[in-house]
Amino acid sequence: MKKYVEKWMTVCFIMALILSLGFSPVSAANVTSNTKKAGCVDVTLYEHANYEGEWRHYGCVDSEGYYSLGWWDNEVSSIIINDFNGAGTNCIRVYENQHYGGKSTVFCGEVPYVGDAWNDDIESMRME
Ligand SMILES: [Ca+2]
Ligand SMILES: [Ca+2]
Repeated sequence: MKKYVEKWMTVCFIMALILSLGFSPVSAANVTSNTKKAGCVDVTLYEHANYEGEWRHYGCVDSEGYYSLGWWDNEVSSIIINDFNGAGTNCIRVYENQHYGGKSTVFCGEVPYVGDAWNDDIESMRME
């Protein structure tokens, strides 16, 4: 009988070990880092087409991005995106609403005009 109990104790211990490894904070952190892309892009937003009017520079837009452009919401008409930080991309995804809401599209590199569908409509952005 004692041997039987010891066997069960061993099985329970191994099960607990497997479960604790499977749900450890380390594996959760790995999942998070897989969804967040490394690096960031250099973005300049312009009030008017052809890089005219007021402008605002964002030196490091990462994959978590900017949930709001603040005063710049619904103002942007042209964009320049550079891979100055070694991210391996020069693209951003922009959204029509704050907090990455509504429709979205991707712009890359030099964009002298965002187009009628997006002019004065962008409110949030993140690296693509
Ligand atoms: Ca504008
Ligand atoms: Ca908008």
